[in-house]
Amino acid sequence: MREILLATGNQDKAREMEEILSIVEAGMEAIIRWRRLSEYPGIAEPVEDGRTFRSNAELKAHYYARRTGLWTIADDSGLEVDALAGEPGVRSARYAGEKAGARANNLLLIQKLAGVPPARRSARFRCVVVLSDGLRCLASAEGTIEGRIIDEARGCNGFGYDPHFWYEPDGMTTAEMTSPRKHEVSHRGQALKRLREQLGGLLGSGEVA
Ligand code: ITT
Repeated sequence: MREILLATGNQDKAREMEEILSIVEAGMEAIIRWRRLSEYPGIAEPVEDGRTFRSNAELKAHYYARRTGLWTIADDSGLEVDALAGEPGVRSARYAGEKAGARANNLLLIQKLAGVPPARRSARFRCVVVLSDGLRCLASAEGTIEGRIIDEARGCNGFGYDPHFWYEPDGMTTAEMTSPRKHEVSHRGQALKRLREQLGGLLGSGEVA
């Protein structure tokens, strides 16, 4: 049995990670036990000072793996808006300030896009997930979902910027989608499904004890 920590302090993200991984379990329930960060209280959050999603995901995965001794998966993700030169990017969680919540972040985003026409509001969510044993990056994967930012908040599902992220193929925001549908098309869904395939190989090969 391999215990693997899902290292995020964001409860919405933790829920999504668990839901996605349970969808792609496919017979591996017997060999993996998922652990949550809430089971390891007292570990201070690392400073996320990387300039890319990948460097922050690596930083978080190594940090928590070293402190818990567990294989650890970290997710670094965020929104890139073309008309804002890729902002908020790696600063998505704290766009409107260190302690800012989704409401303040969304408000700032919509303010910054004032006067930008719909055709120039293209954006994407990006997610990088990394699996670390504390020394090495054992596996990593990425996912993206393309959309457009709308002024009006629509939908109550999801979290963060979801109410303003319009997904054209479904004609709705990612906050209006059901969770299973969001996981089918989302940046996090894609990244975790890809990581899971590599994990199957790692655990099956016996290369990594
Ligand atoms: P951890 O570092 O502890 O995992 P965090 O929330 O600080 O938690 P990030 O630094 O990766 O995580 O920031 C991710 C932010 O990007 C998140 O807080 C949202 O604002 C935004 N975001 C990421 N995925 C999203 C999604 O699926 N829907 C809406 N917003 C999302």
